[in-house]
Amino acid sequence: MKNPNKISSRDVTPADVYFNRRTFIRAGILAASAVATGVAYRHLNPVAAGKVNTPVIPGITKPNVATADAAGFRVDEPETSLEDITHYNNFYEFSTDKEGVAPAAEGFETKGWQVSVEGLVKKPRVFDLDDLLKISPPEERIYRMRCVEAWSMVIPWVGFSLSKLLDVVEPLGSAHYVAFETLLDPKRMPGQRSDVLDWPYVEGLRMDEAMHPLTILASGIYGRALPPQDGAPIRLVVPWKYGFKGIKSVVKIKLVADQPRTTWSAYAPNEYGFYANVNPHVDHPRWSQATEQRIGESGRRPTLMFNGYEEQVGHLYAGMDLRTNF
Ligand SMILES: Nc1nc2c(c(=O)[nH]1)N[C@H]1C(S)=C(S)[C@@H](COP(=O)(O)O)O[C@H]1N2
Ligand SMILES: [Mo]
Repeated sequence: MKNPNKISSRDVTPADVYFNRRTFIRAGILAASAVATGVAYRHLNPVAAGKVNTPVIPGITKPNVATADAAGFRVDEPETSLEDITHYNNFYEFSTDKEGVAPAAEGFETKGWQVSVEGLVKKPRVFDLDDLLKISPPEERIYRMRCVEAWSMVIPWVGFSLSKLLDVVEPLGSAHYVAFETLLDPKRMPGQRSDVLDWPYVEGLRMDEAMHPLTILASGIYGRALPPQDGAPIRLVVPWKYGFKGIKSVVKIKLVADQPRTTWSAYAPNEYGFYANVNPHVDHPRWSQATEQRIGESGRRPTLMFNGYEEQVGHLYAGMDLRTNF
């Protein structure tokens, strides 16, 4: 989070590593800007240039294009390469260096993963991951992702709406927020041996944000299980908010009455708010949020209000002062 606008040399991966024919379309767009830097990047990062070999997820639903567009489940912009999505990461439990996360997270053990869904619910339950993933069929959702550091990607996630899980545990009327927690295990997450952040990483949403269909629990990208660096085996994705809301490797989801503590707003409350809605009009104190660097593109794009999801989510914030509630 500390190096705004610092985009290091990008890579273009040969078409053979892609799982999906769509990516051939973007290869041409990117080739011009990235070919020259690719060689140096691979030279410096032999591990980072490796392939992603996580299992293919069976039975992925592709929503009908028109419906998906209208719901905001699909963005008609070139998808970021799998190589970039998996080798330019924020995940402080492994490394504070974006290109260092993938090698540091390699081999992260997720066997026996459980997620506890608890707090103000009628039916609290500890889910084995397999049971949790059976709650709703996996869907491909192509979302924009905008990091607070002013870079962005377009990511084809595999996941399902968090609301489906919350429906199963039956929230009580007194539940107004949802708090999330990442695994705490310094043996498996070496970054937790330092005190760069307060561990475990925690995040939160208001109940209506958590119930919005765009909010997903993701277990895959590009049709394959999440690699460790992207938050294996399950992470949150909230596409109209800055990337830091998308808490990775989640083990606990707790419904609560009051606004929960969140890692980045506790770390620097003047820089990172609880709401963290993508808003080009509210600058970060140390840099502008008006434009973004789409990873894999040259030049900058204007940043869209609510990251382009205003039509879908704007009503959630009607009457709120978005400068105070940033
Ligand atoms: N547990 C945990 N979750 C996290 C982070 C982190 O450091 N730890 N970083 C956040 C930030 S700042 C961003 S931008 C996204 C990056 O997700 P990606 O690496 O899959 O693109 O993860 C978010 N989730
Ligand atoms: Mo971020």
